[in-house]
Amino acid sequence: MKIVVIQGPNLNMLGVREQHIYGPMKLEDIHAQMKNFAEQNGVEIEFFQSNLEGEIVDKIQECLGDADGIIINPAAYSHTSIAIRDALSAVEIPAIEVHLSNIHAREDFRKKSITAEVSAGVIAGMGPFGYHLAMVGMIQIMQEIKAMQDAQQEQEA
Ligand code: CA2
Repeated sequence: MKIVVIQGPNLNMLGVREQHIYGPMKLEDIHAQMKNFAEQNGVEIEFFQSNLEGEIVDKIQECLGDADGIIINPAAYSHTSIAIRDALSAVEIPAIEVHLSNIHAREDFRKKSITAEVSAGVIAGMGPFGYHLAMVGMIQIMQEIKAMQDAQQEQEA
């Protein structure tokens, strides 16, 4: 089972600027923790960050036939990108959207996520721990899907 983690624009600046909003942890520290947890659970994991909308769309498309789950923080594109939403919808791979901050407690323009509408679940406001929660949720979802597929195969045999 494989999870692809996709990080959107400016998240490469985590721990470098605006620590009062997003905290002191760097993106690579968050990824190191996720990698540890993935290894403990026998799950393959890949990380990708881009500041470019088209590159994020390409990465989501590349997940087809490669990933069983997507954990994504589309960052500001959550509020604007129909292209990322369409890509997530098209690949039909379960996705969990993570926001470090509680987008519902911030400016009005952050309160709506159009990408969250096509995600299996959303975690917001839990800081870096949100990525851990997303992994727990995604492992559960992937196991449920695998159990369903195994049962179906057994019925067909
Ligand atoms: O809370 C989140 O995770 C967000 O996705 C973060 C985005 C923001 O546009 C969303 O509304 C909510 C911004 C990511 C920018 O991250 C920075 C980190 C450090 C310094 C500057 C930006």
